[in-house]
Amino acid sequence: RTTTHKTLSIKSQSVPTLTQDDLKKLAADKAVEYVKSGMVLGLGTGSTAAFVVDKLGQMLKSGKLSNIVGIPTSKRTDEQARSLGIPLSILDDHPHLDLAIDGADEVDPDLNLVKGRGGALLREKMVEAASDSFVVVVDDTKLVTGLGGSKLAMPVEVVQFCWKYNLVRLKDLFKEEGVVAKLRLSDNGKPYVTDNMNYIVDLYFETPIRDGISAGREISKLEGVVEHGLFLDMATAVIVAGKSGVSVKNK
Ligand code: ABF
Repeated sequence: RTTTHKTLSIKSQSVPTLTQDDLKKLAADKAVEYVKSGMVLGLGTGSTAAFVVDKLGQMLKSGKLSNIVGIPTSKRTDEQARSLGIPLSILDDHPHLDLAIDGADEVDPDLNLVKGRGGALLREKMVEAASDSFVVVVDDTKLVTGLGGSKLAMPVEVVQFCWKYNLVRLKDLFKEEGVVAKLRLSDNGKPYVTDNMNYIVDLYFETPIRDGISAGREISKLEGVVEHGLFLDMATAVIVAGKSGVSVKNK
């Protein structure tokens, strides 16, 4: 599939003193420009998405925004949004969203994504797939030439039952990419448990995934795999903040 997208440069002055958090905030500031009163909004998870949620809370408080309904993608985001007074609902009651805004772990040149290092991939994918538009907010460290190329984890959520069996099957699927598969652990050394009470197997690739579509398809075929972190052809726009400014890549 070939994708053409326009890159709109918002600002281009050099801003070398900005921290990574500053960049995330800049991306979040740009993303909330897409939000209109009355929208049903998917609320992402992770540190960049948290800046978006903060901003939405401020906009509601100041009266710049009204009548929105947020659909959180994790318990963490649910708590944050509640603390800011953002009205919330769930997909069962609002199966059609206007806009979702979320972070990502990797963004390739066609705006395909790896997501889920924060552990919320299943709810993120359900909510973002149900949305008319999906705007991604990242700093420029997330840009890759091929998915899996950051050498950081590509997560797969699996049921707890016989997780080792699935870890081995996932490893077998990506032999050619020289994959290392690891069960994700929490800080206490115990397996990390998702909001949906599942485990996560993190895949680390030696070389980028050659064909994301077929990789996603093969992973999903494994019984006991709940969801994977490849978000292909889902983003409608990616807002990238870097030291040289904020740019918007559109599908
Ligand atoms: C969520 O948060 C996840 O899909 C992704 O794993 C993570 C990115 O977090 P951060 O913005 O903190 O880098 O969007």
